[in-house]
Amino acid sequence: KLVLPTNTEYTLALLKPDLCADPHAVQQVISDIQKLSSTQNNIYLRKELVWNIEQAQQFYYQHKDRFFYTRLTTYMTSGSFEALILTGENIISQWRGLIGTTQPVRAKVSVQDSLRAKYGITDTRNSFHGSDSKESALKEISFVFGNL
Ligand code: RTP
Ligand code: MG
Repeated sequence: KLVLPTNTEYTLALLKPDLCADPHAVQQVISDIQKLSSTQNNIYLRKELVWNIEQAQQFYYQHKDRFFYTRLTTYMTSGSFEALILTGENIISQWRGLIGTTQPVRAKVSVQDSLRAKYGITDTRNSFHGSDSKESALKEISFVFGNL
C-alpha cells in the first residue's frame, strides 16, 4: 500500500512514450525536475509503465468525446513510458509551468524554454502530463500506483 507524504503537495508527472524513446532526453528532463527544488529530492517514486488500450481510455476518460481521443489513446499505448510522483511546495503548478501549454506549437510561442516546446512533436504527442489539481493528482496517482 502506497503512503503519500502528508506535509507537502504532490503531483503525477508522465514522461510520455515519445520522450521515453530517447533515454538521453529522459536524463535531461530528470535533471530539470531536480532543479525545481533546491533542497530535498522531489522525485518521490518513479515507475515504468506500459498501457493497454483499456488503461489509456480509462485514464483519459474525461476526453472520450473529443476529436483527439483515439489518437491520444493510441499514442499512450505506442510504447513504454514513465510515471513519477513529484513532491514539493506548489509542485502541481511548478510542474505544469515547466512543461508549458498543451500544444507544443503554441508552447514555442508562449514559453520558449518549456519542456513541451523543446521536446513535443504534435498537439497530441506533447511528451508530458501533469495533474491539474490536488483532486486529479490523487485520482491519477492511485490509478497508476495502486490504491492509496
Ligand atoms: P495533460 O492532461 O496531459 O497534462 O495535458 P493538458 O491538461 O495540458 O491537456 P488536456 O486538454 O487535458 O489534454 C490531454 C492530452 O490530450 C492530448 N491532446 N491533443 N488538439 C489536440 O490534438 C490535443 N489536445 C490535447 C495531449 O496529449 C494532452 O496532453
Ligand atoms: Mg489535462
